[in-house]
Amino acid sequence: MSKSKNTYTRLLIVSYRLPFSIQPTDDGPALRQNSGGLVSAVLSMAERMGQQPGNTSTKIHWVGHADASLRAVEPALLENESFVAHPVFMEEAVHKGFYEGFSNDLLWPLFHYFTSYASFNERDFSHYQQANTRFLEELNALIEPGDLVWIHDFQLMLLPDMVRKAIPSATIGYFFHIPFPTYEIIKLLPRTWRQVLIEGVLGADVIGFHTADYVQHFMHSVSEVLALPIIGHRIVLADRSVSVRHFPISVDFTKFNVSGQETDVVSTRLRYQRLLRHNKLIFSVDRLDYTKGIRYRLQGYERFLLQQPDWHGRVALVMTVVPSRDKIGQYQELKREIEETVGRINGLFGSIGWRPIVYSYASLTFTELMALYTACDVALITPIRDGMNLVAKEFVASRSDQAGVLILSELAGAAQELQEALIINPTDTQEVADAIEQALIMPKQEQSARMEQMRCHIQNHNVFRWSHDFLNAFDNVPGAEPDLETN
Ligand code: GDG
Repeated sequence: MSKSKNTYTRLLIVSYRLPFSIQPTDDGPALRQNSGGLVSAVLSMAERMGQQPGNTSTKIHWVGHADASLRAVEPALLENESFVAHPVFMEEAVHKGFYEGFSNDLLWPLFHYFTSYASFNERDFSHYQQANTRFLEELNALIEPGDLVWIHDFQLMLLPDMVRKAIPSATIGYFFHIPFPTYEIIKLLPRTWRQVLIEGVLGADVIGFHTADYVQHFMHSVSEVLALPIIGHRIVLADRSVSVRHFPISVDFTKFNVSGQETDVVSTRLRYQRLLRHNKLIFSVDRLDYTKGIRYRLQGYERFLLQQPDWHGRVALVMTVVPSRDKIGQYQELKREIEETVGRINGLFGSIGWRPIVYSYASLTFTELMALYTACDVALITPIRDGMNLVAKEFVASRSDQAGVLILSELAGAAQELQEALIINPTDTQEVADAIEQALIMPKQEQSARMEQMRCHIQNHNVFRWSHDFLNAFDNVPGAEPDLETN
């Protein structure tokens, strides 16, 4: 027995963080959603579900840990025209062990292959279990027959199985936003932890990853840890099977494609171009994170400056690092090291009229981000590991002028799709230095040919396609009988 598409009446999204806050408006305080890719993608799903006959309830329910502004507000305020927010609260100590501990101090470094940064702490694991249980309690009170529950990311690996046990007939999707590493990494986890984590996600009917490699790594771990049979893309359990596929996340192509012409973006771009006149611009933006390869980026740029004195005074690296997790020791140390290196490079090569690196540790507004995407000559993206990397796709989607060059690490999921970028290995600083030079002298015609291919790919594989493909993967959700068909 299969559930067929279009039978879902409500969409319940579950993610670690609720993408909402309460903000003042002319009519008093109201629930506002942020403008992230996931929010746009699920909004488009809501519109699609709303077009189906007989579907009366098209608001999306979103369960997640709450921003402080959502505490102690009237339930009526937790709703707007598109969403109903369901905040999950938990004790401070549980939250700390779950989020800062098990999620950010163990799973994040381990799954990005930073094994020496991983901290194995039994109390954190217990808090991770308790926090996932808190999410279950919220969901339990909410789920109705016909709902599709879509759980996101590594903070909630136990939740699919918890929901399955509580509501065996539930339809559950799970999407993993970070890399899924090889079994050799998973093997570092204590036996019981790796078993419980993998069993946890197998509670879902459909599991999605960004790339085919992550799918393969997951399948290998499933067979090593649980010795379950795998037929094609399906894992066979006693009473059902689980479909595991890759669905590369993407961006709202049209939004990025047109925003470069908005008046405030145009004026901000002109302001930047005036301030940095005479310079070719290399741009980078990422959250402060050791996975993003900021140290190697600076080494590659320094090597380029050492080897190419002709470029002195004619190029600037505009590098924005967005504050993130800066209560954690490794992140504080990374920030200190970045700032020292930037100071050293500027001191070594700069002059009164020229700063080789224009650095800021701050968040950009969307207008500033768009102005930089469209003002720069080169985007330099050098993660050591990255599940996908949306900045690469946003930069390409923004370049309606078909100009600009993307330098992209082969260790970002996005490199699997954006083959016309200059693909580099960030640890090879000579390769980075050479790619910078190649990008700066690349003829317009070649820039445009490469951009056109990548833009065409992103236009066709945008974030709406990502969410629709994921939703369509439920077409053959198995019921009583395992569905052993292979594709
Ligand atoms: C995880 C995975 C995967 C960044 N700085 C500013 C700003 N941003 C926006 C970008 C982009 C997003 O944040 C960053 O997305 P990434 O994909 O690059 O990285 P993570 O945050 O690590 O996300 C990653 C992603 O999940 C999705 O599955 O691709 O691999 O690690 O949208 O535009 N936005 C604004 N100001 C900033 O300063 N407005």
